[in-house]
Amino acid sequence: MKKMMMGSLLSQSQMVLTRVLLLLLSFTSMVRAKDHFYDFMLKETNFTKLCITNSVLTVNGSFPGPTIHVRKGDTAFVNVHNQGDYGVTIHWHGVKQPRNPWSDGPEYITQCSIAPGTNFTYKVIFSTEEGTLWWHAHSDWTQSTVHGAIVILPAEGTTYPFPQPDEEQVIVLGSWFVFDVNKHLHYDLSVGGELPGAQAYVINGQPGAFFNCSNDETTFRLSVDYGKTYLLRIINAAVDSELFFAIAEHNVTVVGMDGSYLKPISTANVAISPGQTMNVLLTANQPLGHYYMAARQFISIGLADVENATTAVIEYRGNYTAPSTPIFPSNLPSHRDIEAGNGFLSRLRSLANKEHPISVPQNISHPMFVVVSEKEIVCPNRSCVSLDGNRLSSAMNNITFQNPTTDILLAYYRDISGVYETDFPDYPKWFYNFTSDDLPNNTVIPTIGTKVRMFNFNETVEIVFQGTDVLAGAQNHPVHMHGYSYYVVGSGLGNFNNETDPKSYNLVDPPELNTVRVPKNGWVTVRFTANNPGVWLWHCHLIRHQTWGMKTVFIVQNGDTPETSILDPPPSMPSCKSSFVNYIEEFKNSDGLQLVRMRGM
Ligand SMILES: [Cu+2]
Repeated sequence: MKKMMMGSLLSQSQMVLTRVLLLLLSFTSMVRAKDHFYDFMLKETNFTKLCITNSVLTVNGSFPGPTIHVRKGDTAFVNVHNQGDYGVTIHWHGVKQPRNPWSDGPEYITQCSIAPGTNFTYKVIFSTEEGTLWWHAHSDWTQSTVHGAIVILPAEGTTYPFPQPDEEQVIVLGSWFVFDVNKHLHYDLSVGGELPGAQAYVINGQPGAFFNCSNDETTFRLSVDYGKTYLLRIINAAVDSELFFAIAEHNVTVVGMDGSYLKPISTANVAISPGQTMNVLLTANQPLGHYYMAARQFISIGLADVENATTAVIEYRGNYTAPSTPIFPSNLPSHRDIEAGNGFLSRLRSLANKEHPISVPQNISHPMFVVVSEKEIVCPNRSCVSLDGNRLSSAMNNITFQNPTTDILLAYYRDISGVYETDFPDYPKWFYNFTSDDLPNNTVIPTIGTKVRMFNFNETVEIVFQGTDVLAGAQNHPVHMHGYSYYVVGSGLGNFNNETDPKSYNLVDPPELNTVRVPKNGWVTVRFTANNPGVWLWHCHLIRHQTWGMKTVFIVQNGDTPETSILDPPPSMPSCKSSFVNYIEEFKNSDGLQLVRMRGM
């Protein structure tokens, strides 16, 4: 009897143990999200490109910087150690960071910069994103060399919505400056002139075959096997340029952008705005050989910064006589091919199916109409170097955004007054013929201020962005939103017509992006639900326009519950003293030229 009881007790406890184990197993397979840990060492690193050696800030000594690998829904903790000479912040471009603006990164908006000799750990919270995103510095123009890819694989147990590619390759398109870009930037800002232009574009850090001192070492190469399919994760990390990209003799199939999937689009080339990412499938189905993949600046105004195409090489493996030079893509559009560049947007459709549903707001509670323009700020005694002795600037709804000295997130969270104003307008003060090529002078001068727009939690927002020809400055403006992606429901040329144009909206399967170009002398409409509380920057991703003030901030207020409110701040945020500006000084050289240098150098 006693023995029997013992036996049944044992088997009972064994059963309990088994149940606990099973429960634990099912729990861990349900909660698939993982934490990842990275250390980013920011330091000056020498590179020689175009025959010129330049010291630039990098992460872990590499350009582009390291790739972050996660799965959908994971969290990455990135400890940024600043071993450089000036303050820096990092932004996780396209990561929505639900309720966590503390780790979003833009200087003066959600934090101040990480001072030299200190560190700060970003908590990067992934949620709905799946595909490719990227990270970059978000202070001064440091992002020109401080950037890298973020690869977000499908969650454990799920797959791509297309056949599994045989291999994957990150393709980072970047800008290269042969001088210290931040020093030039601050000099140019001090005199009010044009801002620095790049000397080359690069593919995975290399300019390719057509630049000064080009050789075998200056080209990125991708070896492929005939018959295999490759997923290329293309990122436009160039600071100030839209780019065309094409591969000689090969079409590609675009299957995703900005961390969302798209219905597949077969195309001979793509135009990619700075800030955007594209996932494309390349099938190696051409005769064994060497083929250039090439990028070229896509300009909608003025002259190209860089005339030459930037190249990398696709090399088929196998037994054949290698050609003396790879085949160049005849399918790469020329610099000014606006049709090739802007026509692509209308072909984008999200999957909008059961596995990848969309939620486009159908009724709008908060409509906005935002005019994006070039501007001029009057300098005392015409003391600046631009038109009429004035200073170049840019604006949204005639407001040129001025950076505060304390970050807006802290001011909002701690209720500190005097840092920002809440009167960024929903509509421009005046409606005029925005796209006329003969606009009056009174469209030129902006109001300067730190003006933000407040939203209630869960408002449904529509923004029509309207381009203008103010100062004969009509051009594409790729506008980027932090903390969200939005549905691009429509786009067109000319002035937006609020009677006829909404009839063309796609509310069924519009693409979900975080960066979209407002076409030259045209408009684009985006929609989103304001369900991520926080302080979120909006800006043109052409860095010169952003620097000139084409940006604003949306503050989405908390909902009624803790789950719909901003997370508590991390134990300590960087203090507001260490921006690049504080590390430079102006001086005159022996020829009397006004120059800038790092303090103490
Ligand atoms: Cu712009």
